[in-house]
Amino acid sequence: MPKVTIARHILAANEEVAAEVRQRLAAAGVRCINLMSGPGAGKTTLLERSIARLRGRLAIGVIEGDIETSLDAERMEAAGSQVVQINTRGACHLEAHMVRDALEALDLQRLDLLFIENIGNLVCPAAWDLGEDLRAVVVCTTEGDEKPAKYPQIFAAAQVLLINKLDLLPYVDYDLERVRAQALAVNPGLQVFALSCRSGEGLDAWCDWLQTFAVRPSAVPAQAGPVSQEEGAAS
Ligand SMILES: Nc1nc2c(ncn2[C@@H]2O[C@H](COP(=O)(O)OP(=O)(O)O)[C@@H](O)[C@H]2O)c(=O)[nH]1
Ligand SMILES: [Mg+2]
Ligand SMILES: [Zn+2]
Repeated sequence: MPKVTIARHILAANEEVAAEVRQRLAAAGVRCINLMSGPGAGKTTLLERSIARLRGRLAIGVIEGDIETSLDAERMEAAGSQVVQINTRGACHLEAHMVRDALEALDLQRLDLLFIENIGNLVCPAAWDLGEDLRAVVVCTTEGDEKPAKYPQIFAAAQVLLINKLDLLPYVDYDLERVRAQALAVNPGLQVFALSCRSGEGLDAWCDWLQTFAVRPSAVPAQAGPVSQEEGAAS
């Protein structure tokens, strides 16, 4: 059997579990965002800042995906949110069955919004539907301004792009407009937020958007469905 066919079977099985996760979350009235980026772009910091700003407005839970350690889950717990840590022990992306198992440890009735922090990787997380309602990709000003051109699949599979670490722009060669243009060339429907988790710039706009997404789903732009199985191979 050719390798690509095997990859499609694995992804098809994943789609079934993802549908189950999506159904369970919808039944509990919980909206879900799959947060993806390369290592260190600022996913966990963004979650800390968002949870702090939205305290009293939205109950946010987090599923933390990391290859090893519970460091990020400890940061989420300190931020005051319900959190479950998944350690993949080497695997470079999360899969839907890991999310399904993690849901058992969360009180969904007490949540409005669930974030899944994916493994730091701009490649294969794009191919794995986790049962989320929306995918957001984070890039940052220290990682080079050609990422959407070099890793188009993950930008094509997302609905939201966050460009983080604006505070460092004076110290790096990073053309914000170039990144925005590359990303929109790959995916014209992307909603783009530029922000700094350190200075707080742009965080209000992001948090207002999040609140609308969580409580008035119909008020945010239509989302693309999960990526098709042909778009990425399992790895
Ligand atoms: N200067 C600056 N540093 C940031 C910003 N956001 C995150 N960081 C730092 O970037 C590093 C990686 O952040 P982290 O949230 O752990 O990234 P993750 O691997 O994507 O979860 C940490 O040292 C953060 O303090 C920002 O807006 N500006
Ligand atoms: Mg992290
Ligand atoms: Zn992977």
